[in-house]
Amino acid sequence: MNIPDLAEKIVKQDRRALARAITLIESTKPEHRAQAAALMEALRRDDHQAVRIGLSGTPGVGKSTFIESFGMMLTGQGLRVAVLAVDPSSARSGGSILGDKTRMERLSRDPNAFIRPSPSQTHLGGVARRTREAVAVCEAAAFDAVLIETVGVGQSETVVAEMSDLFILLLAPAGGDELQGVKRGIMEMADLILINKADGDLKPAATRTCSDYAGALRLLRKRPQDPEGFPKALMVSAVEEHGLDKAWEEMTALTAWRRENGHFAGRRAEQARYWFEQEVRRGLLARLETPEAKAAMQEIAVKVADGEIVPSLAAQEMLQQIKG
Ligand SMILES: Nc1nc2c(ncn2[C@@H]2O[C@H](COP(=O)(O)OP(=O)(O)OP(=O)(O)O)[C@@H](O)[C@H]2O)c(=O)[nH]1
Ligand SMILES: [Mg+2]
Repeated sequence: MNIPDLAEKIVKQDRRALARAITLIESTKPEHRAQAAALMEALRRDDHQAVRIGLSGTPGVGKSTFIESFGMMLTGQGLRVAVLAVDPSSARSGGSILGDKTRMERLSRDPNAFIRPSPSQTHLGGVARRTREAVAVCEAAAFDAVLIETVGVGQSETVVAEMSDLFILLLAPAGGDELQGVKRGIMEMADLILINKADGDLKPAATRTCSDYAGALRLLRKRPQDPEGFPKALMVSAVEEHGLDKAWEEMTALTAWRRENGHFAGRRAEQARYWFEQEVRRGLLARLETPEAKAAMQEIAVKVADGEIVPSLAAQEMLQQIKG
């Protein structure tokens, strides 16, 4: 594969090149990994930035419906929108963006939209890396907004927040007046909380839920990356397409403020550092997974168990063997 040529086509917004690049990124073959890394380096540029928007919410809260309506609104304004997903359990049927591609029917037919399901892999780390690289490829292909969806399971919100400029939590109207068991850590990551389904019979409950969360957000410690009034809670209806323009306005205002105050670039710099460190860790762990390393580990472990060598010295011996 000719990497400079592929990179050039991506920058020229060639959709087939974009799809090929993402297939390359998703490959686990070592030679493809090397090519993918070269591609990422070839695409590194700073003349265009998309807004990377992470979106999380429990199953059924309306993420896909929201992305379709919100995405259509953005393309209606002449913007180009990419949709990606981090779903470590995408092997399971339903709930994954794969089935959603048919559900996001309008958006998937829109020439200004690009939808890519979560790479199929069970390991969150692998999914994370591939999605993060796909985000960068979409950005190089001059998309204006990249939406990254995740269903809130395990660590996936953190992973998505670490690749987003804005992290959005989508909630449904609650029955009672209690907060919906949203973990504090997740709330602390959110830049915007959107109470979806604020329509029909659910409208009063949505209004209550929204003010509950607005109150809860005010109690959180103020973050340096927020202007006055952020993070906010707003009501939307993905189905009736209400509040989407307001949500986008808030996102745009927040992004503009962060750019002016250095927080936008600062966050990206921190994220780049984070992913570099993650990659190093992953690479080191992978060295333990080779057949030779596993055999050596096994062998030394037996000696340790038999009392022939103390654990710490044995560990040093093992680390010496995987130094590469
Ligand atoms: N009343 C109302 N229903 C909605 C709204 N948005 C989504 N729904 C409904 O909620 C259900 C779930 O919507 P999805 O968009 O599939 O939800 P999701 O969060 O993507 O779900 P998973 O992919 O399974 O995690 C569907 O029946 C939607 O029609 C809304 O704004 N108002
Ligand atoms: Mg969905």
